[in-house]
Amino acid sequence: MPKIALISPKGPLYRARGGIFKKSLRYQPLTLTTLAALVPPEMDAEILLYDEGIAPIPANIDADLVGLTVITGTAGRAYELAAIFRKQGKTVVLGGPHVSLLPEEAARHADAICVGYAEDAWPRLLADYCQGALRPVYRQAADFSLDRPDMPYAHRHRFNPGHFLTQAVFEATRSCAHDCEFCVAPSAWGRRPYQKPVDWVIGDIRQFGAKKLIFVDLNLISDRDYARALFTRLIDLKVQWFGLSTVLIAHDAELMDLLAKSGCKGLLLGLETVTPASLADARKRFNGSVDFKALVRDLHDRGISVQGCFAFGLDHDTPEVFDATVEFAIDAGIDLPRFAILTPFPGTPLHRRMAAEGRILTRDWNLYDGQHVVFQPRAMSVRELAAGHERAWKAVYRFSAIARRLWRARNFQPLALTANLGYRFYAHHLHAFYTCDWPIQRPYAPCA
Ligand code: B12
Ligand code: SF4
Repeated sequence: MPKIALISPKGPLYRARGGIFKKSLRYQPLTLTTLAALVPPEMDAEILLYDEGIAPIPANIDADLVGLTVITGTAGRAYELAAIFRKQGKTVVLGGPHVSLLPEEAARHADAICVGYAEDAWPRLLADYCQGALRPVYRQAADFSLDRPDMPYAHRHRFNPGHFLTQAVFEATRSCAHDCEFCVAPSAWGRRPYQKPVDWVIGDIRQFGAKKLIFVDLNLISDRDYARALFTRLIDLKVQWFGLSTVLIAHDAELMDLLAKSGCKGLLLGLETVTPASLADARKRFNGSVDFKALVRDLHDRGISVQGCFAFGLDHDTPEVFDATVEFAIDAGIDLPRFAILTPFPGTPLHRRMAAEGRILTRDWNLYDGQHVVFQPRAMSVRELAAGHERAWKAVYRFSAIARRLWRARNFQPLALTANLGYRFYAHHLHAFYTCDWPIQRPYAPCA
């Protein structure tokens, strides 16, 4: 009976911490629980799941095969763990977004890697492993599809619910039809739509018994017909849900109505920038077709809160962008604004362009977490970008700013206040959160 350990390594940002942030960022990801469900039952394997973002991994894991999921910000730690396990004679398999973006790099640290989505490749890999015929690379099939009613549901129960804000995390679709220059999704997985059967998604929610849930889909409205079918079926479930969408929802009032009727209570929107020229830089011109303030109002009118995400450091961003964005977020009444520093993730067109322009300052993947400046900005200095980002967080979460935003939102929910106070705490402890004190025990020096 093979013993399989599946691990999500910690990262400089994604790691165990106490206080109010002990559980606040921790909705349970679907990665390990999905992989656990995909282990063929006939293997009769013993499966152990570890999330190092929650608790340290025991020194001596009893496993024959270790699977690590890798995002760019956790790649350093994943490779470190891989080396330890291989030294112990365990077979190490790596998969996840970073492995799909940089397979050659990842392959140097593993006995086998899984490139792309693993619904077919992982069971194939395990079958080969059992026969002593493990190959070094397993790839997502060219005709990969999620349109399979017999897919197993994620094994959410394998984690302790006490470690998460919620385990009610679901996924209906993967990938996104757009090709924003900075985005990992089109590079890692392509732009073809992958959709689970709507019946399957509804069945998953029913069997879990969820009444409040999160969809982790990158863009739930990427295919409007699918979105309509899903939202219509959600109405009967009488659930409340949070998810992600592009601002293009603004152009479809009918879909917005349906969204509200289906129980949507919060949407995360990639607003990205208030600098119109920067939208073209990011290959996200379609955002320019939308009046953000009107969209926020329309969503609030339907009882939907807005988490508005902005990126700083696009090529047309000058030092004025920080105050302008804060003012905009307050004026628009965005319930929860979030700021990130533009990050040229490896394998993306943005990384390739910046590398060609000689603007990549470090390839220390620990710093690729959306909170560090890893490239030379075009219209400001590295310091201005880092400091402006921090100033913006503090300014938008001043008590007076929270009050103004929530007043304008006219969409008062107790959760909005709690979330704002949580983010205010985050804004005032940014260094404790993202200063790269782990694993590099030195102050952050962007040009080192
Ligand atoms: C939950 C989540 C988180 C959680 C947990 C992250 C974690 N370590 O697991 C939190 C909130 C902490 C988080 C934080 C961040 N995240 Co995040 N997050 C997600 C999210 C929304 C869902 C993941 C999920 O459950 N997917 C569903 C599962 C089924 O898909 P999957 O993970 O891809 O796994 C499949 C395959 O990839 C493969 N696979 C994956 N791992 C393995 C391992 C093995 C062994 C095998 C065989 C196969 C395999 O098999 C699975 C089935 O096909 C994804 C977006 C998304 N929808 O995927 C972003 C995503 C992973 N995050 C991303 C980013 C950028 C971030 C942040 C930088 C954002 C920020 N500024 O805060 C931080 C970074 C934290 C850090 N580095 O310290 C990027 C990754 C980019 C990259 N190159 O690394 C993604 C892809 C979103 C995006 N499009 O940009 N995130
Ligand atoms: S719309 Fe969002 S998910 Fe789609 S490519 Fe652009 S950033 Fe990525």
